Amino acid sequence: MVITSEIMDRLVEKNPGEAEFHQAVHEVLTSIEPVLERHPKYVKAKIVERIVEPERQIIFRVPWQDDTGEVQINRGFRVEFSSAIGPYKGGLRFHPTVNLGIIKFLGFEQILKNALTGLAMGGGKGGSDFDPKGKSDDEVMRFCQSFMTELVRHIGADTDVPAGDIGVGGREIGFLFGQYKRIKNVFEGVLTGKGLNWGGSLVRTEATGYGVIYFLEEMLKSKGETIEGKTAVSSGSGNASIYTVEKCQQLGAKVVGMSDSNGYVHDPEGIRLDTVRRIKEIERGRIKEYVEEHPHATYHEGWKGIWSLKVDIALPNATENEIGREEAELLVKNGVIAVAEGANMPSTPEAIEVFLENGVLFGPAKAANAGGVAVSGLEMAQNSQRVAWTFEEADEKLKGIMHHIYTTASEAAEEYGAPGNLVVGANVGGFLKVADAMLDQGLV
Ligand code: NDP
Ligand code: 2IT
Repeated sequence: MVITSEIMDRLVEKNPGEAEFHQAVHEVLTSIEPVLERHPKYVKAKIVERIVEPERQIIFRVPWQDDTGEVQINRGFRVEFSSAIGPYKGGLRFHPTVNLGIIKFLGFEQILKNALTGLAMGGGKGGSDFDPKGKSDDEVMRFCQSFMTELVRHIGADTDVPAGDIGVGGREIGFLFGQYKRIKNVFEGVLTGKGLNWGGSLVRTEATGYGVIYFLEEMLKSKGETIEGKTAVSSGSGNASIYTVEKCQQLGAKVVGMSDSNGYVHDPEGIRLDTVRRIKEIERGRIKEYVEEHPHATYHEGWKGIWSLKVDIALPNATENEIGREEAELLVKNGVIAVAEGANMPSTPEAIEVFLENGVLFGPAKAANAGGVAVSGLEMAQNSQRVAWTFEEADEKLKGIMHHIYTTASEAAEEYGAPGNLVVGANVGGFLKVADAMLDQGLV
């Protein structure tokens, strides 16, 4: 379609060097072409041109001192992408690979993901090239305090509500919240993923992973299948991966592999999650330590090797572009039947093509991993009402939201001529909701 390819060309020209942002936008533009053809009102109002331009981008210096007293400088980001359907909402990523293009890809995905949840949340993302790995708790605290000293002026419970992502978990959210409160003198739900004794929601820690599996259940159900008795692998060994594996095991699957950025563990008897949790959540160690305790398991250097394991279900839960064409072809050759993405954009466009061409059930990130931000939305709701729901209440709501997302995506795919293609369905379903809100609100 001429319009979308012109928009894409302009975007690449205006935002050079932001490969991941280009990739995320390209997929969405390709998916929504039939929507634009059927509804010229979106073209006339230049909804697409507007939605790919962040409402606001903030880049700032984050100076802090390490334990030796040496001054360190990092770069901080917050991209407030869209407030069409609610306050900006999305995580913070602390990882040395963070740059503006990465934050924009994540922020752009977040707009449509958040819309799919059915909750009132706009899209945003932030972070820093700070590497928490190997830092002491004190160093992480000083960094977080400096980061928040700038961020504080841009966020608020009804303006912009950050949360965690890679490298940002409960510890970091605590330090960030403490500094926000100290500067603003307001105790409000400005961050999600808070501690349970100071405004956090039950199920938020588990939400991304559990949501991935609830979504996977929906996909399998459409083919008369269940999770029970299947084999699976889950890449990464952080928040998304751990709780994906926990729910997968609860539902009767055998998970035979997990990884980190150095390598992967293969445990043919099934991963012992208590060991992984101790290593990763308490000791902040490496996945290779797993085999010291379980000598029947094997450790292999190199994180991509995990996709060579023969399994029914693949659960990418580490990072973007971790499954390329080669890995996808290997998974298909080994008989994979379903892929549900917990990480953001973990499959390259070529890998997605391989899955779809081979009839693999494919749950794209912005649908399959929306459980995390969905329970963040529930945390915001509880904070506003000053109430706390039980684990069962929050979990039931999460299940309901994942069912709603699956239904929205599969119906949109059907309606726009791509039955079964949840990539198209998720993009169209999310886009329509945001686009209609933008039309209602005039030229903003
Ligand atoms: P964590 O920091 O808890 O864990 C990240 C895991 O992924 C670690 O095992 C890490 O290994 C691995 N990893 C990170 N970067 C790379 C890399 N470049 N190559 C290989 N492995 C890597 O983060 P999360 O579990 O929260 O995030 C994982 C994914 O899930 C991300 O894509 C994130 O955007 C997505 N996500 C997270 C949500 C949340 O609520 N937390 C919600 C929705 C999506 P190592 O320790 O070696 O770095
Ligand atoms: O990618 C994501 O959806 C997240 N990191 C969670 C964002 C949130 O605001 O809970």
